[in-house]
Amino acid sequence: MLTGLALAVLVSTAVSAAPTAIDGGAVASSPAVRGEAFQVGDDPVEPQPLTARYRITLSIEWSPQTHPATIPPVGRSPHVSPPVVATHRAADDMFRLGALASPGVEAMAETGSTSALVGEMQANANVATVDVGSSIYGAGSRSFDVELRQDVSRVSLVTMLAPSPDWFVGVNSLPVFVDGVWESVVSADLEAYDAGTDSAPGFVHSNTDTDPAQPISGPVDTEFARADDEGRFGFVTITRLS
Ligand SMILES: [Ca+2]
Ligand SMILES: [Ca+2]
Repeated sequence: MLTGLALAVLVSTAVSAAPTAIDGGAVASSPAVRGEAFQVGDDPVEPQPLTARYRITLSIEWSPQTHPATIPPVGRSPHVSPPVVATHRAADDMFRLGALASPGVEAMAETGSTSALVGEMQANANVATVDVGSSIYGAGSRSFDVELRQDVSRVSLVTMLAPSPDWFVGVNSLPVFVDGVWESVVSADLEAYDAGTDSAPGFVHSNTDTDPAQPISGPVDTEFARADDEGRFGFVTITRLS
């Protein structure tokens, strides 16, 4: 009986202080050790500030080096249009895969124009900030410093591949405040999208309206699919500043 009881005590103690159980009697006789073990087991999360500052960096890799077989020739000035970056509350505040493109997303994807999309973002109560960068020719990057709030902590970014009918790359609703903790770094490859609003074939800009418009999808055009398979277009990194 006594042996059984002693064993039960030892087992229940060992759950929270297994590493020191090797030393036998030391386990139960040291409250300090037990307290420490409990703290480690609970893995307390530091109190998180309501806001945090981040640097969002778009890195474009799309170039003859990454896409020698599929990128338009240099004479046609392949580039990405001025990127639009928004910080927002909910998923899909800027666009949604499988849904029709907004007029702003259509204009961005077809012509690189940003004004309509910026207007939509500014009118959206879920959106906290919207920024526009400048075009990137070849490999290059653009950075945007933003302040995120715990309840408005998603990042979306889009930029058009040019020339193209309605093809764009971006990231959709990346979460930065996850499970009650501010992430130190969030990184994601750019996804490739067809806005479903222009049907010209290949890397051309000819304004061939898709009627009726189709939902936003991944690449459906053969040339776009080949380019997407050949290599990534770039990536986004979101790094905490403070
Ligand atoms: Ca299309
Ligand atoms: Ca169109």
